[in-house]
Amino acid sequence: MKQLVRMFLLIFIVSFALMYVVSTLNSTQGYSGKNTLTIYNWGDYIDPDLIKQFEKESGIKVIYQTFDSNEAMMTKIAQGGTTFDVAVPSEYAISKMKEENLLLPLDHSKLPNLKYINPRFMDLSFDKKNTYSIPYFWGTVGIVYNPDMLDGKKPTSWNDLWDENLRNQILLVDGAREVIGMGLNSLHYSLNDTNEEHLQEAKQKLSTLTPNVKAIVGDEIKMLLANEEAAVGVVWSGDASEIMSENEKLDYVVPEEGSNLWFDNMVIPKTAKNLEGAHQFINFMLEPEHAAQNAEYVGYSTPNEKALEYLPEEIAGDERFYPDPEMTKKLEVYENLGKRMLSHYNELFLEFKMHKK
Ligand code: N2P
Repeated sequence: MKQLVRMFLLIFIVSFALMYVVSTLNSTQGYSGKNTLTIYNWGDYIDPDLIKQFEKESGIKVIYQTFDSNEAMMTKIAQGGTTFDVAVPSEYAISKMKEENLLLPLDHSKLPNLKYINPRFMDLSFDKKNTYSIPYFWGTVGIVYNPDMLDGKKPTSWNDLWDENLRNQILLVDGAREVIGMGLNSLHYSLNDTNEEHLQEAKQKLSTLTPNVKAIVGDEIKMLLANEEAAVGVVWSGDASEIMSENEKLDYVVPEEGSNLWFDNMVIPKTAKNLEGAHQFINFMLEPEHAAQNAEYVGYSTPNEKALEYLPEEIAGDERFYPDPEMTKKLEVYENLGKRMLSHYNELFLEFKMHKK
C-alpha cells in the first residue's frame, strides 16, 4: 500500500514538473503564437536595447535571428518551416520575393509613423507604393582605407585596388553582388550586366586581384579594419562609418567608376504568424527617436527624415554617409536579374572565393 502511494506521488510530481517545463517553454521561446514575434535581420543591424524596449512596451516576446546575405535569407524563407514575422531584405531581393509570392501586403493604417520617412526613399521601383516594404537603412558600397598604411596614396577608383603595393592588404565584404559588381564596375560595365562575355571578363579581372586580397569576411571586417589588420576594405557604407568611429584615421570613398546604391526595407514574409505584432514592430522602428538611436548604434544611414534631428550633426551632416540625390545620381541600384542570373552571379562569386583559397 505504502509503495502504491509513493508511486502516485512520484507520477504527480513528474507530471507537475513536465507541465511547468512546457509552460516555461511557451512563454520564453514563443510557442504560444500571438505573444511572440520572430524577426529575421542582417547581423549587427539593430541596437539590442530597442528590442528590449519593444518587448517591454508591447508585452511581445521577440525571437531574433540573423542572416549574412540576401541569398541565404531568401532560401530560408522560401524553404518554409520557419515563422519569421519581419525580415529586412535589400531592394533586388524584395523584387524577387514579390515575384515568388513570399511577401504579405502591409496595412499602412497600422503604420502612422511612415510619415517620417523622406519621400526620396518611398515609392521606389522595386516596390511601388511601398505595398510590401518599409525603408529601414540605406547606403552605398565603397572603399574604406587607412592613409597611414598607404604612404599617402588614397584610392579613388576600383582600379586602384589592383596596385601591386597592396599585396595582401585588402579585405572584401562577403557578398556576391558586391564583389562581382566591383569587377564589372572596374571595367566600366553596369553592376547589373547580364552579358556573359562581360561577366567572364569581370571574373578574369577579379582573379588577378587575389594576390591583394587578404580575406573575404563577414561582419568581423569592421573589427579587422579598425584594428589595422589590413589597409583597405570593400564595405557597405554603414560598416565604414562604424569602423571610422572606432579608428578616426580611416576614410571612406565611393569609387569614381560608379558603385552601388542600396536600400534595405522591412517586410512581412508569408511565413508570418503575428501580423499585428509585425506591424507594431515596424511602426516602433519608424518612431524618429528609435530610428535615430538605431542609426547611431549600428552606423548605417536612416531614411527617417525626422530622426536626423535627433542625430549629432557630425553624423547627419556627413556627406560620405548621407550623400544628396545629386551625388548618388551616378550610382546604380541592384536590379532583380531573375533566378537564373542571380544563381550565375553566386556561382561566379563562389569560383572567385575558391580561387582565393
Ligand atoms: C549589416 C549588413 C548591411 C547590409 N551587417 C547592407 N545591405
